[in-house]
Amino acid sequence: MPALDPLDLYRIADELTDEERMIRESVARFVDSKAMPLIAECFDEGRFPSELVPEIAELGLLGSSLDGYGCAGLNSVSYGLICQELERCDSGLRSFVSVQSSLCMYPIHAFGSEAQKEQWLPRMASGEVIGCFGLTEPHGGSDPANMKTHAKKDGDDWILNGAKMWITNGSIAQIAIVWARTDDGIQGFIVETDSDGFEARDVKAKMSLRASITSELYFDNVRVPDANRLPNVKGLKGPLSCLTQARYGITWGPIGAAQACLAEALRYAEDRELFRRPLSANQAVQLRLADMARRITGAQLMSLRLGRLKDAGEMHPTQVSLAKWNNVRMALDIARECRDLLGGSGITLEYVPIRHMLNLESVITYEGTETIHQLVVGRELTGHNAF
Ligand code: TGC
Ligand code: FAD
Repeated sequence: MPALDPLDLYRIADELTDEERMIRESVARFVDSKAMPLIAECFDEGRFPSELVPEIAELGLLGSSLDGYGCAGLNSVSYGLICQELERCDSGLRSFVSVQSSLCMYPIHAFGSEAQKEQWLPRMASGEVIGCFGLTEPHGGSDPANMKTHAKKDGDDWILNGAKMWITNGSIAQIAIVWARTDDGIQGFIVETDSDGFEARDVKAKMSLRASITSELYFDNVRVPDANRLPNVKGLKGPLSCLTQARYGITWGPIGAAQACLAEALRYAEDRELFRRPLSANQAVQLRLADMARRITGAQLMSLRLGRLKDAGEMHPTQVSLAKWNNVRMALDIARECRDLLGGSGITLEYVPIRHMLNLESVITYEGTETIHQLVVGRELTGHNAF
């Protein structure tokens, strides 16, 4: 029998269509040639690699699963593979694409007017317009139903007041999708970030997602025309539907991060000689490496099945919660294990595990913390809402 690929023991690649394989390979080439050489330095400097955005857009990775309006119209498995390959480089790069695609372009596509779609989507697909998504507020992100940001009708406009916290892409965005309380329930607004009264301030001294921008947003009597309100959704299901899209992509992303860590650990453990034999010849080390491969394989099967369900229009949000919880936990544990297997070298940015480990501390918190997803699954099993 031919040797197996250590990063794909169950030959998931064989389950992909030719088009899905081609997409994965072209994103992998971009990642290896353009993104990998920059990323450790960007992380060290706390800088988002904005120079990569034009090529990310040219490859069709922004709003890739949307139809029309300059978007590539790919299937969900392809979107997942894009997330996986980008996060093999860095969670920050995948975050940029998740936010633009699933949290900003998706709500305009799903809930926007025809004029809004024509105005924004082609320019967002080409990377000319960057979006951010404002749901979380400073007093507690897990419970968005308790939001304080509000919009009040004033003639043909709305007056927006409040604050959002931990907003990816906040200070580089031209538009913010802002969810606010109104007399008619929670509604979404496309807020142009050059509006009077809008301010974005970056969060400094982050130890995680350092190659990504995270900001606070402030709205001080920001005037938003009614034409910028998303007309086709009301209530929390608007933002939660966007989260389902993004969380789906996030189930794939950490597989890439874990693969990058395992690949590094395999190389290192083979090259490192201790007690007159390669580190990888020790039972205790093989047990740890085998366990990583087991968990990566489980995560790959889960995401692929989820993607096929999504493409069939049958994906349930609880299934997304289960996979987000499982796959991020898997990658975080593997990144920490690999960091340890590299000994002292593991604490430097010369090797990938510590960067992935630090990034995954954000990934396990954002888009619903691990506990939130466990409680979603618990609610499904028992029928009791324990939030
Ligand atoms: P609940 O009563 O369960 O539902 C309210 C309405 O929403 C509908 N719904 C969903 N729709 C689509 N997808 C889902 N996943 C949905 N979950 C619920 C539901 O059917 C209902 O609709 P209707 O018509 O009956 O009104 O709401 P709840 O208040 O009990 O929510 C529970 C909970 C805790 C699950 C929810 O609040 C939650 O998910 N909290 C976590 C918040 C969160 O994940 N925030 C993420 C912010 S964005 C972010 O982190 C971006 S990081 C980006 C990056 O850099 O990659
Ligand atoms: P809290 O909600 O205050 O939770 C604190 C702790 O309490 C957690 O451990 C949580 O699991 C636990 N907890 C909460 N409720 C319960 C319960 N009922 N039972 C038991 N335990 C519970 N948000 C956006 O809107 N847009 C973005 O672009 C965005 N980007 C982000 C980027 C980064 C780098 C980070 C770190 C966050 C980002 N977020 C964004 C916010 C993210 O979604 C929130 O951080 C997350 O939802 C958790 O909210 P919180 O930080 O307020 O924690």
